[in-house]
Amino acid sequence: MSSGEVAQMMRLIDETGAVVGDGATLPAPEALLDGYRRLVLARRLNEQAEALVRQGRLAVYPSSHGQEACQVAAAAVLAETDWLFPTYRDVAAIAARGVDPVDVLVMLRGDWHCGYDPLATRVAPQATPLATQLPHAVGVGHAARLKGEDTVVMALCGDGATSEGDFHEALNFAAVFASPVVFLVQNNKYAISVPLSRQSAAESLAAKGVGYGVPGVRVDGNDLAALTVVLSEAVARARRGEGPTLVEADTYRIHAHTNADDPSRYRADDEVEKWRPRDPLLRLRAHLTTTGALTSRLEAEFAAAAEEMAAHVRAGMGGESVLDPAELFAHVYSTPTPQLREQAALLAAELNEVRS
Ligand SMILES: Cc1ncc(C[n+]2csc(CCOP(=O)(O)OP(=O)(O)O)c2C)c(N)n1
Repeated sequence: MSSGEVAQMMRLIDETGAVVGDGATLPAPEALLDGYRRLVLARRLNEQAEALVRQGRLAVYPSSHGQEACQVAAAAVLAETDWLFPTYRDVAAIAARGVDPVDVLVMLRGDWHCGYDPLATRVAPQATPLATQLPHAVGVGHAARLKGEDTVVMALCGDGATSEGDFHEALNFAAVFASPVVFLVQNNKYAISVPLSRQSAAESLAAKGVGYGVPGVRVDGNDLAALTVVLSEAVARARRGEGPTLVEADTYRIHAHTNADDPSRYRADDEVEKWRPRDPLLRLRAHLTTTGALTSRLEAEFAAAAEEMAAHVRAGMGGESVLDPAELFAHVYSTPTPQLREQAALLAAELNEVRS
């Protein structure tokens, strides 16, 4: 694909589950079935995390309900040695990458650390400052190339983040140095209360790549099959040394931005209702049921596995975290400054006094 144009939006399975076109590029039935299993897990994780917020177990949860196909596909197309750079909305993608969901969630209950080892899991900490993860992702990709490794980096962001300077700087650097990065923009139509129409006047978000020489691809973000094909090709292209791709996934944030948000103040219920039938789980289930690949026995198996995962999350998030306040001073400098040492000693003395 040339970097001067954005092709029409890619869709392989429509909202009724029917195959679009001749189906020649459709992933194998086993891959789609496994994708559906992962979607069921991702949806259940979103539901469980939202319930934990209501129980006071999590401080906040930005749900990816409705965006699970993006979450699952972003993780599924990566090799073990590749990297994922997620945002706060990408808990399900990190879990789909194989990180224990309990570890992924501890940051959102207020622990100071990201909950998992980024080097061991090859998942960067979830970035809350918008788009700051993108230059980091490009740096990791660039470093891998310099070392002669074939690592690919999947960098996630939202539509709002494409207005940030970091987004543009990351695209430019990645294009100039042919960094092996796939930028996946989950265009869920809102940046909290700011709708897409007030975010960008560009023809599409994928078109933003054109000015940098980065090919832009638009894909139906609720179609797991299309996402798998588009992202697999972008990953393969990056691995071949042909540089970055900007993928815009057309999707929708069904729930509130977070539990701290009231979406009724800025969008009509009708709009949400219009998106409900486009749910990524419904359409893949319809497709796999029609082809006969998804039997009621398999459906029950997937649901049982999702319940088991949810029970594991409830058990893991049930207790209070035991945190050492002294860790506040760790991991900032390899040799702490005299001021930090002094403050650490002061805190230790005060804590001793309180505890004695
Ligand atoms: C640099 C920066 N500015 C502002 C914010 C506050 N903020 C948090 S989420 C958000 C909206 C982001 O929207 P989008 O990028 O579309 O992602 P979504 O939340 O929809 O997944 C904003 C403005 C922030 N986290 N970082």
